[in-house]
Amino acid sequence: MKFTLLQTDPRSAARCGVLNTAHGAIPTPVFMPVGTRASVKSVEPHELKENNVHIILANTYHLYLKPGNDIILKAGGVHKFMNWDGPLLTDSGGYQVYSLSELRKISEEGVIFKSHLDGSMQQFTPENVVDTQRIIGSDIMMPLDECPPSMAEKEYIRKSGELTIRWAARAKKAFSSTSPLYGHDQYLFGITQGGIHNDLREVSIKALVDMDFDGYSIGGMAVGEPAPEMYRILELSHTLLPEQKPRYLMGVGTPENILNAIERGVDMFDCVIPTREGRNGRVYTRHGKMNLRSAKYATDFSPIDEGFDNDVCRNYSRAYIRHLLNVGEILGLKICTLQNISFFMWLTATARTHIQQGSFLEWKDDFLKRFNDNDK
Ligand code: PRF
Repeated sequence: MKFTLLQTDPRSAARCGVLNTAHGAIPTPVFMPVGTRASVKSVEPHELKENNVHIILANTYHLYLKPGNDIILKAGGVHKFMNWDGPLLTDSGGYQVYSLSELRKISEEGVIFKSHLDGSMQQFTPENVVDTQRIIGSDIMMPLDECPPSMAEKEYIRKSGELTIRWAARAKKAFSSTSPLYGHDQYLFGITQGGIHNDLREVSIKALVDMDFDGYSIGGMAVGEPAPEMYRILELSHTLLPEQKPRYLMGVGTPENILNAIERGVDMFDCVIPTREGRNGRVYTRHGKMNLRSAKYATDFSPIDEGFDNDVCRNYSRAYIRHLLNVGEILGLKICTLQNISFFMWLTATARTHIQQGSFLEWKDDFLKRFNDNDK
């Protein structure tokens, strides 16, 4: 068994479990820091481990364009290439094609797009995206999908969702007819789409569940719709997805979004927030966010979050980090990134503890009250 559900919250859909991969066991709920190009920006693999990171995410789109499949294959896969021996998940590239490349043409066969790097024309198909993820060697791979814009007409979302279902079937076939290249098992999730429409989501989820994937990603969320709409789709997804398979909400999100999704039965998350905001000097603490660039921290020699159990809070003051940011020392960006990664890891780990203790809902409300009241 790859995913073991350990406990469910009697008063909500929150659950905790363990996802076993060839590169280690992942306790869920879990947050996955983003390492798009085989690097969690500014952070070394040993530092990820020291900050309780269990699994990271990379992108097929970026790695396929650079350094390209030949180099990754010669390196023996991305784990070896970047010296990360923990679990690795890769997104399929579909989403990045839509967000990054200017020119793209979607057809039954796949998507043709212009590289945002050198302007060359490229094609992704459900089959070659599986092949590339075999070369990358990710523990968990995603099939090619289309994430329609939130403003799209319902009819477009219906057609797009049907195409994503047909692509998922082709991805599954390609996955079953190929083997891992480096001797470790890989998993393939299905990605559900359907926008904010219950009926379209239901069609998508039922079709993918029939194909029996190793886990299920909830795609097409957090693309501009109001949070309550996303929560409604998560509630519907919870009733339709198999209890014994992991669920991954793609590209989410804020601490509030993450806890509300955990309450609705989601197990896995990824988001650029901790790394991107860290590089802007915005740090996350148990008492809210703070912008460390602010002059008000110039002589504040206290830690970012007094008593928070990580290296950043043990070793550096707000004033020192503000100084680093102020003079443009790269260490400042790195320290802020580490703080945010360890905060997001703390958030999902603490949610897990409270699910185990039966106190998830009280803790969540309490935490969010403190977190939101104190936006600094
Ligand atoms: N599909 C894929 N990757 C994604 C998404 C999606 O819908 C999202 C939506 N929030 C983030 N990343 N393949």
